[in-house]
Amino acid sequence: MNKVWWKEAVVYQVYWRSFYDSNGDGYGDLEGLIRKLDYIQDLGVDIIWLNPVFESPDLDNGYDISDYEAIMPKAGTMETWEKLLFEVHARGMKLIMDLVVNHTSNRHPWFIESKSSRENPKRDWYIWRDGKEGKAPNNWRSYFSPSTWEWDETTEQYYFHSFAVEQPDLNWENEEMRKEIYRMMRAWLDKGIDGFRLDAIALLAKPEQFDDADHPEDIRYLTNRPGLHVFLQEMNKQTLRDYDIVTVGEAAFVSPEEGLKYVAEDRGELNMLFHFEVCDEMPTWDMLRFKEIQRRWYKGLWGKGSNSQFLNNHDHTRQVTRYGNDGQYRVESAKMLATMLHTLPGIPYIYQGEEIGMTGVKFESIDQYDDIAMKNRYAEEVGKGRDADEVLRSLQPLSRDNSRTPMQWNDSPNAGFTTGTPWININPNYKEINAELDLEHPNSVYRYYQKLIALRKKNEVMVYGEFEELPEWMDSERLYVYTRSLGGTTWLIVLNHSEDRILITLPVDYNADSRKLLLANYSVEEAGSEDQLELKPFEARIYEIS
Ligand code: ISL
Repeated sequence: MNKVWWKEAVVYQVYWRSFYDSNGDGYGDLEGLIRKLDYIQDLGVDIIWLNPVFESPDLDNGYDISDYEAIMPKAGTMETWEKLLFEVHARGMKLIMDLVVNHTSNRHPWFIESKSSRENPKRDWYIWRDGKEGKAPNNWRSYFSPSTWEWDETTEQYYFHSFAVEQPDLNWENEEMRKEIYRMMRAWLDKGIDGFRLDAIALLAKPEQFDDADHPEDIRYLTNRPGLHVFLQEMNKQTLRDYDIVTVGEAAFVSPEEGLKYVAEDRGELNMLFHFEVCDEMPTWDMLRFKEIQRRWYKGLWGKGSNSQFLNNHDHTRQVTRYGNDGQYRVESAKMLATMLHTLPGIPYIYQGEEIGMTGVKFESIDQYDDIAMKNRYAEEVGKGRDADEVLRSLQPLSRDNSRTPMQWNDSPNAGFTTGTPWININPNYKEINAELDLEHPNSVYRYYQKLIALRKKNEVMVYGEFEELPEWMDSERLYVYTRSLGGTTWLIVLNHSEDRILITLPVDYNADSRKLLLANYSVEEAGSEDQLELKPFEARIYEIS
């Protein structure tokens, strides 16, 4: 596999509005991020992924853009952004921007023009269709509402939106629109950014004829449609390939075979993907399912294209709550999950707060939630007559707000995030879980992430090593045991994803004489005989085998 800088990188995702508030308005901002760059750099990460900061009415927290070339005032000014880029580069890190080109805000001037009249030159920059028998053109659901269609009284047509009504989809069939997107992308690349995270990139292609779906609830029809890769290859040719950058596409509902079309190194499209098989199809931990997904993606991509490794982000609840143990074994399981994500093949993504083991949250009332997806779904379900408390309880575990509560810096009011009123409630456990505590404690989650990332910097086997599960534990529902090997180096990774103490006997190749402990989330006394390991709840170990 050819070596390149971004394959050896660790990425840190900054949801800036919840990161650090420098001016007391209750929102995190770019100046606040600048003040915390040393904290991020000290982890050892290489790339910062910044969630959208462009001008926006902010109905979907920046994913409804109304001006691609201005900075949202609550985030800061273009000067602050320029300073951020300078300070990130001054620390030897890179900055990738979150680019949303499947749709804009309904308050983008392009859409205001497009909806003003059927003859407007920008009419075809969006997707307009006549109704059918007085109803929407077809029965598709959107991610955030019961229909992908919204009626416009002025021009008596419907427009298409994959997400909220306020997020009309751009028409990628329109070449003039694409050219404007490419011009804008080059303008940002010419400012010196180091790449893009491409939002909802699997949705760009739409059918000419919108037929009804047999199962409108299964919204896969929105993604990976014919023509998509033509657009991505044109985008690459018109912008990406002229810069030394990294691109990661957010592509829900892709298989490894489909994923390869996006990231195979001979395709000329993107560098890596966020696929969501785990986050979308594994609401709680299922070791066998997870192993099977990892096997298929490794077999499908390895040596041909790159994959990401993550278990949470701003759209999914925090991994230690959803897939680990956020109670008695919070610290151990946070470290175990990190060990898994950083030793499996792929580029690891750390979502802000994951490095101190921040947990999900439960707010008591729908009014305390901000997420448009959750609030729209709550209104839809209660509108059907369902019991409001039962709807709230059903939506809480997977609400995107679980991961959007402010970064917990210390035990001062509002967790040191803001001197104002936070835009969303702080997780009440901030006195016990915060960065200050983790920085003070040598065995904290933060310190463990530092060690993991330092290991990666010194050992190419973590990046380029072949992956192989030990057959003895392939069917284990509690243990994940695999090797990474490169040249003469072999690492053995042993993970106990359970609350049980487990005694295992290793194959003779891995007996005590041949293994050297590189990292563990407990202090390890080599219990048992030389070929046995006694694993504690959520114990993780990395060995070098000679
Ligand atoms: O996270 C997902 C896949 O598991 C989807 O539910 C997700 O909402 C979808 O893939 C697109 O997400 C992105 O675009 C949305 C925005 O609300 C999300 O925050 C962003 O990550 C619309 O721009």
